[in-house]
Parts: sequence; structure tokens; C-alpha cells
Amino acid sequence: MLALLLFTACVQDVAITKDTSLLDAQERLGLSDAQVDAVLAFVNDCATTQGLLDDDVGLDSDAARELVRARDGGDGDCGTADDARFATLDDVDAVPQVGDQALRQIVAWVEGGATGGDGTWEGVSFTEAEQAAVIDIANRASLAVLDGDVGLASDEAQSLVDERPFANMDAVADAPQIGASALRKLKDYVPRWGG
Ligand SMILES: [Ca+2]
Repeated sequence: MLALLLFTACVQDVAITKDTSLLDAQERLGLSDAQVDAVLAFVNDCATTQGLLDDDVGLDSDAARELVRARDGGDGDCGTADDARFATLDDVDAVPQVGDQALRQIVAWVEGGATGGDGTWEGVSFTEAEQAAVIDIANRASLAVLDGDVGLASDEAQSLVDERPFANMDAVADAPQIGASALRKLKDYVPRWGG
């Protein structure tokens, strides 16, 4: 583990484009310990059902099913001896179909609850799903995609790559060079972003 940390630190120092795949989920998503604890408490809670994750939190239905299946164990019931509770955020991240976008949706849910909803940055409005996707794009899209496919100016694209990771929309909107024009292009790109 120490070797991995040293390796990660070393790579970060020399890399011009940060390779976020080497970071653990918490670091990759820029989450605080409190946010991680809240996510773990939420996904381990038997009241957090597949339906809640799918319909209310807004997860992809496959991700919602796999998350509950992994937690509940072979008997399919939550709260029994064979349950496999999630001890770390990486345990959650390791569930099939659960990636950064799903994790961000869960974070948004536990922080905002049902009041999360739409928001506006630099005069551009985003639904909750669009916010999660834009944060994912800002964190993971390559410079070439940001510059070419999304259509950002090169200094806007470079700023997003330099300022990673982003934990929320405020951080994306606060990045140097990022204003209404860039946010509108990111929003417009959401339907084409596979995640
Ligand atoms: Ca069980």
C-alpha cells in the first residue's frame, strides 16, 4: 500500500495530465471523510432499497440492482448474517456498474436529500442528473474531448484538466476560464457523454 501511495504521488508530480485512475475513490472524487462516512451509512442502511436508489437517487437501474445485490448477500435480504456491508468507498466503487457518476449521485443525495434538485451556475441551469454528468465530464474527459468534442476553448479545457478533481458544480464553475459559455457547452455535451 505504501508503495502504491508513493507511486501515485510520484506519477502526480510528473504528469501534466493527471491520471485519476490511480487514485482511490475518495481522492479521485475529492470527497471529505465526512462525505464518505455519509455515503457508507446510506448504502449500508437496509432502508436504502433498489427502488430508492433507482427512482429517487437517480442511479442507473443496473447500478442500483448491483449495489443492493452486493450488500444483501446470497439470500437477497438485508439485515441477515450473509450481508456484505461496505467498509470503504472503494468497496462501493468496486460494485459492477457503479462508477464515478453513480458515486456522485449518491453524494448529492446524502448531502441534499430530496431537496437537491436543479441549480444554476453563471446563469446556466442544470438538472441534478446534468450536474452529476458535467462533474463527471470535468473530472474524466480527456483534453482532446474537452477541446474537440465538447467545443471548449483550449484555455478552458486546459483549466478543467489542471484543476481536477472537482467535488461539485461550484468547484467546476469556479475553475479559472470557466464561465457561462463553457458551462453551456458542457451541459450541451451531456447527452453524448457515455460516462
Ligand atoms: Ca442477506
